[in-house]
Amino acid sequence: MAKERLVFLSPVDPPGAWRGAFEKAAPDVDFFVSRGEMPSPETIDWAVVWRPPAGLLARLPRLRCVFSLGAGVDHILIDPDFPRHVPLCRVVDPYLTSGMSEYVVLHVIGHQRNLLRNIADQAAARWSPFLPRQADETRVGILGLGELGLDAARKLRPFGYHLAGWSASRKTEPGVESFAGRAELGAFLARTDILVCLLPLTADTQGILNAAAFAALPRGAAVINAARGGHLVEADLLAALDSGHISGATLDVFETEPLPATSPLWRHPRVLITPHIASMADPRTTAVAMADSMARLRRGEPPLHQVDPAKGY
Ligand code: NDP
Ligand code: OXD
Repeated sequence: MAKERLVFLSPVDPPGAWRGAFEKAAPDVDFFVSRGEMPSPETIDWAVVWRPPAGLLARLPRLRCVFSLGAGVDHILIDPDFPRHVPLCRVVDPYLTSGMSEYVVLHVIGHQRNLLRNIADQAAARWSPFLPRQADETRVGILGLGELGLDAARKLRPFGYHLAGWSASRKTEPGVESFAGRAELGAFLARTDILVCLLPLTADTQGILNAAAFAALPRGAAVINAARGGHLVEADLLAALDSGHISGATLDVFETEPLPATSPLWRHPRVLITPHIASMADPRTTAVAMADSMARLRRGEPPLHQVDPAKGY
């Protein structure tokens, strides 16, 4: 019997490590890279993708599952022709989760201790001691209390921050005040000194980091966006930074990636930029989970980490 075929399609992820991981995790499946090795569309069973070209997945008639190479699936659901009858799975991976929590802890502490001021002082060769605000005087608010938001909250807890999270449904996480739904967004923002965005990008969350949200934060609040560029209205952030209402921002994701060299964000003294590297899936563990999902689907069971296309996450 012919072996099943998996196509790996990503403009950014180097395929070598994924090929090695799939050879171990799914030796019964042939691995093809879309660039250069694309087999004929009617022979492809599985697709592992990041930002697939619109319409491509709809042209694979034998497709049994689409696996996102990331936790987010907005880059797939943006395709109006995405074949909605095919199961779509996202990454839930211990390395991705701990990597994101490291990023969040690093930058929350950075804003609490005013690292941006140290960086500016060093650039000016200025010796200017100041007392950072204490952690137990600092309120951190996390937009999105899912896999990543909850882990980040748990890892921030030992530092003594006052923690809260905002999600669609109410949470009962010890030490984390839960706000749920649009009606509670204003109260959540009003009690937040350092705002962390870990939401999926959907029609409901698009542009949520906007002028109204910044105005609802206390003066001097900081913003960390590690979710998607589409959450942030960049011009509104720049205006809030320039008015002094927002004290600083850490941005990992952008409306246009790579961030164009002409973007004023690059040169803003109170913006710290990272190039969409907050965290990523580890091929070793992620290929094992994807192979497990393939086995489940062969047995007629639901795959792991299946996305509800209606919710968009
Ligand atoms: P989850 O699906 O596990 O969690 C999403 C959370 O957002 C849930 O708590 C959900 O609420 C909440 N949520 C969704 N929609 C709304 C809404 N309309 N109103 C209020 N809350 C809402 O996702 P993950 O934690 O795994 O990942 C989050 C995102 O992080 C990804 O979608 C991706 O965009 C981004 N990401 C970025 C990376 C980077 O390198 N920069 C790396 C990895 C992920 P509820 O629990 O009630 O459903
Ligand atoms: C993801 C990402 O969604 O890396 O996992 O952005």
